Amino acid sequence: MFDTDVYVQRRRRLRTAINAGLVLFLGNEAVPMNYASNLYPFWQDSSFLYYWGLDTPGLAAVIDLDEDREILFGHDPTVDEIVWTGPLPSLHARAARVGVTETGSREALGEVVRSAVDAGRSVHILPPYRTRHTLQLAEWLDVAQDEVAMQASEAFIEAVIAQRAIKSEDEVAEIETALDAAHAMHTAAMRRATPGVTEQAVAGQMEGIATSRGGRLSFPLIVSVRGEVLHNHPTEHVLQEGELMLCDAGATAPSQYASDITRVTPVGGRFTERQRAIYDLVLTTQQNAIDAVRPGVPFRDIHLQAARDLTDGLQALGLMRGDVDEAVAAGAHALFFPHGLGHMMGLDVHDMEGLGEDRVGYGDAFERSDQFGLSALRLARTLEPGFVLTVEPGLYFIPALIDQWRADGKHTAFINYDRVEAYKDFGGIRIEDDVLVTREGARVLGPSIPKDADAVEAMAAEAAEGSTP
Ligand SMILES: [Mn+2]
Repeated sequence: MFDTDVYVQRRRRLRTAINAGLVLFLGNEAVPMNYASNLYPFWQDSSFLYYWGLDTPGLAAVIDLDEDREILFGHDPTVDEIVWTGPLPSLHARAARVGVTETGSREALGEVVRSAVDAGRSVHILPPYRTRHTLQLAEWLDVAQDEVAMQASEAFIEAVIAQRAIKSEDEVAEIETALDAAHAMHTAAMRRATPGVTEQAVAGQMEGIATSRGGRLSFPLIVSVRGEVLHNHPTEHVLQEGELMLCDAGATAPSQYASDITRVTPVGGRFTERQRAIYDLVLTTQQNAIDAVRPGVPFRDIHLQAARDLTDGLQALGLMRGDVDEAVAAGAHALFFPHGLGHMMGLDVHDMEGLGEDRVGYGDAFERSDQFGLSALRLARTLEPGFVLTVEPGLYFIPALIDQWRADGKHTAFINYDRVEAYKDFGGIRIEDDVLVTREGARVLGPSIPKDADAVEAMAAEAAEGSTP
């Protein structure tokens, strides 16, 4: 948690961006897994956390712009609760910690919102993503459940995005704490990538490192020898010599700021010549993309530059042909690179995605393409100092997609399908780092995690020599 004044200042700035009305923040509730008292680990709403700092369930808050009041809603711990939880601070004490003097009960919150609605005042809400909030808002705002999302306040959303998109030095430090954990997780995975170990064993070790540092996984782990399946989760598969193990994994810092890193390790410690050629192409593309990150450059341009770099390299390998610019303009490269180059990162690993992916990543100046591949780009807009984003090119050989495109005769001028057939057992490679846009350019955040092919081989070779499965 940051100093009290950080939250006071954040709310003060928000207030200048919204003219009038009631600004409503719903913190998250505890959610049952399989029965009411067996709960999922609590995850606070990121915008609530950003402005109100408190990381416990059952809280809400309002800023009343017309009456110049800030109120935190919740309840004081009862003795019955304290029996199970131990002593907890009072609601008033929690409010004071974030610079708020006025508190109220949850019932009082309902009255505050309903009387504002009755008086015809604006009630500003963010788009809800949990059913319980949707139901609550439908009742308070007196609209149908499927109309609640339409009530979300444009002014509120835009103001939150403008603030959260620019990370302060303190926030960057939290992201780097999350990256310290990611470093430990990925180097442990590289050292574990030995024949006889299951994907799940690697994954369990990675998750243990995240939790042992007081955070947790920032999203469900991707640990797979089938890297071409973009969001594949670990299975009981036993690693075999010669396979490529793709790990896309990040941790949160205890403050909930995220990290998101992808590395690929050759099981047994050596890339084959074919694997290394693709690996080096992805790595060169990633380095060129990181070098291109600086204020004033649209991230979409860097995505397209990466697409051209990958196309150029695939041509050298005989997998693509024709004019590089034309191939990328046509979207032919998306057979091998069907996703976007990166996304914003902060309190959410896909930062603020709940506020609308296009609003966060495109804004008014950019429009999302409907072309396969480019349509999956989450971030297109012009970069500004303080943005934190991922840079994560990849190359994949997806048999079902190759078969379909070939059968449809797609992009035959640019794709050498006969050569591609031989790669259908290849899998996929992605390399991802987290980057801060600085005034001059960019800085790769966190401790350096091996990614040069020789360095990765050296780590994996330790596994082959040292450890037992
Ligand atoms: Mn990512």
